[in-house]
Amino acid sequence: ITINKSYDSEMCGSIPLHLVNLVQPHGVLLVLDKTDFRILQISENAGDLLSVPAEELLGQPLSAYVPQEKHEEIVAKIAGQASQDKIPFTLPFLAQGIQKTFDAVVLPQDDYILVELEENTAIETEHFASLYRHIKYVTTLLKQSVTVQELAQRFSEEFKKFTGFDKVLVYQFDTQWNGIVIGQAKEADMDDYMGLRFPASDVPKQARDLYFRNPYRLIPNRNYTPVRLIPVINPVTQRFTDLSETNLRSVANVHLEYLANMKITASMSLPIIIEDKLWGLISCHHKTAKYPSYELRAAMELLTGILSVQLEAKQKEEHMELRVELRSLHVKLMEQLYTSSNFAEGLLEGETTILDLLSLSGAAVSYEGNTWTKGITPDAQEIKELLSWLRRSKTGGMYITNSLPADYPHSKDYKNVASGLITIPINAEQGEFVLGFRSELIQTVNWGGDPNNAIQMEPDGKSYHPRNSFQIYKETVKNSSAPWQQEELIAAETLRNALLEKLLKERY
Ligand code: BLA
Repeated sequence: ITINKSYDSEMCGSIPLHLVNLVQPHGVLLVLDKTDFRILQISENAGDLLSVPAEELLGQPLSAYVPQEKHEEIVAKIAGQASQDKIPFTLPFLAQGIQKTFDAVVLPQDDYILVELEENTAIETEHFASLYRHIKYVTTLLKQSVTVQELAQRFSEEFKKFTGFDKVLVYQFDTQWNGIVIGQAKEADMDDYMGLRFPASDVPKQARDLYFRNPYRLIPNRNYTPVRLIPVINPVTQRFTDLSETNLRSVANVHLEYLANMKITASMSLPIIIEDKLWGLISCHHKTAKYPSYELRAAMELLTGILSVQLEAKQKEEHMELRVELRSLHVKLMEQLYTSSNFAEGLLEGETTILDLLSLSGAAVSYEGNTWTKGITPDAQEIKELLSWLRRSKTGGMYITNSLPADYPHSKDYKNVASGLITIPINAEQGEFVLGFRSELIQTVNWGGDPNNAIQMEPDGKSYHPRNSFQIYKETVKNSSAPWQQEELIAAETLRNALLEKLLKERY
């Protein structure tokens, strides 16, 4: 077994998901000619679902199987779908005197048209009304949540009730594309993933990218026999057909094993996209096979969209509150600065200090050959050495880290560990800085299974498997401080401008 953390970009990230030439068997995939809608390729399960063998359908226009009186309408729909966004329509399919209805989704490509057919599960008007009432109800409930956490938890609970899935998770990506479960609702006998972090390679980059092209990924039953498209090679492009946008696309083996290891049979995930970035996922699990209707999937899409908008608003609100608070601290600090005899005193002494503004454990000001300190800081000699390192290598604007020892190993030996550092250069070449320190915050990260074993390599060096345990694996993170928030960095920059302005006025 080899251990390595670069699976996301290297191994898992290079599995080609779209050129597999295989689909899941819960629908039929058709590749149509752009001009006359003749069937160029079709999945081999056509016989099962459409009651006409795949070979027989090849080369025929799709309309040959649509009742006469519907021809015009269906042809117009297929031709006109280009502008619409994957909205399914009902397709009547007539073979051997028997008519079946299918939900059809048209996915126009450059050189051909993809059509996905799934057996229609038409809903009653009454059902629709209840669906609508439910969506309204959930939306209202979500609005009452105060924090992001609360919103995520409430959503999980309501979404579980609404969809009937055994488990619903709200999963938020971190800056390294690991993900943390921030909301969970589940059947009692299922594993508890609340608060756990999962490594980036669990949802590798190309899988994440596909969420910008598809509103969900549905795997109704991991125990399926994949179905081939025939002919294997697309006759127009002379290549495998790109299945990126299809729902039916067959699932990567490593992920099917993953689902088995999680002891689930069905899975459906939907993206939470905020400001054009993949913020997180809704992940739904079911112990047995589960095949939600198109209508339910559409409603799930809608609710996830509503959640995304509310999360965005909630986050903005939280940032705004912090900004307002920092703004008022800044104003107080400025008053002090302009009334005190020297600027170090203005920053470090008095009712409000830079420690309050930037949530520091200690601070130092080095100016005109003197050094003043406040709170928990490294000792005089250590600060002197740190300043000369900064003067040599960190003169280009503010330097911010939440793990100083990673950049400057010497600092590991400080008596008062200063794991976080923010510098506000006054005159960096002269070694004049304001330094803000944050103490070490030893953190325990609870992983969903050991991330170092995310991939189990076989001795042949080629075959591999996902990890088979999602038991909590505790990692202790040392030598780092609490992270710096965007708003705090803005406050530091604002403070820096104000300081420079004041010092300029004094000098000239
Ligand atoms: C796909 N992995 C996925 C998907 C999810 C996860 C949600 C999308 C498909 C789906 O909805 O089932 C991961 N699901 C999670 C996580 C949780 C969850 C983290 O519920 C947390 C609770 N996977 C591995 C390794 C590799 C890998 C080692 O563990 C690579 C070598 C790959 N995962 C992988 C691939 C896909 C995937 C390739 C895409 C599968 C597909 O769409 O065909």
